[in-house]
Amino acid sequence: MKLYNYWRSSSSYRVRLALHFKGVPFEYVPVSLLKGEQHEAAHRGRNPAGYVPVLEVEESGRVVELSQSVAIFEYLEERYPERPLLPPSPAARAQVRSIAELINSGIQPFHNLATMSHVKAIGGDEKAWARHFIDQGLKTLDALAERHAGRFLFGDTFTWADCCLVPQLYGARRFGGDVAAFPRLTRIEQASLELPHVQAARPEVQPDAQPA
Ligand SMILES: N[C@@H](CCC(=O)N[C@@H](CS)C(=O)NCC(=O)O)C(=O)O
Repeated sequence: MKLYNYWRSSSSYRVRLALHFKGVPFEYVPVSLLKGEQHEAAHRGRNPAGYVPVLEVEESGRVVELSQSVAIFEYLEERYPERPLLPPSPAARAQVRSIAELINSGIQPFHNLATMSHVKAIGGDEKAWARHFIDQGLKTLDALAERHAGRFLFGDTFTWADCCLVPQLYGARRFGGDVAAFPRLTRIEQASLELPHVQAARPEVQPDAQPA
């Protein structure tokens, strides 16, 4: 199994968290977003969208490329059910999926590189744009944490919600979001960072990480 990814990409970080949580070995293949390697033909061949992460897996002797972190979560959940990242009840599973989607489709796309570059290209203030959506999104996440959190974002076990929250807070800090205003969320982040699989997935310890 190969993970084409970038150390600072929050969607890549999500998938690393799921892989390390489940103890699935994988080869780390860096794709530098800084150098524009996501647009090269080799990477577009893996994912025509030109985004990371891409997980390359083998199924029935065939190599298959999977993109979109939440679709990859689904694949890993079905393929490696022994250490689940979703709760048992159908309603709770839907609630965890909903939190993951809030981050995946409601926050991260607004501070994605391609989005911010385009906002800048058409004369907008891309940093103010990103901060607006990050702060709105964190407010919603905080309200959900008030309802659902235990030790982690949904109850007392680590789930997809945490696989998305921890990278989202990392990304929010990069783009100037007011993370300190959400102590409920940073407490969950701290609890997550105590876990060995979270430490292993952190951007700073990846092979392509650059010094601050
Ligand atoms: N929803 C997708 C998002 C993928 C995505 O936005 N990837 C970003 C990095 S986090 C990317 O590759 N951006 C490259 C670019 O904008 O050029 C997922 O969950 O995998």
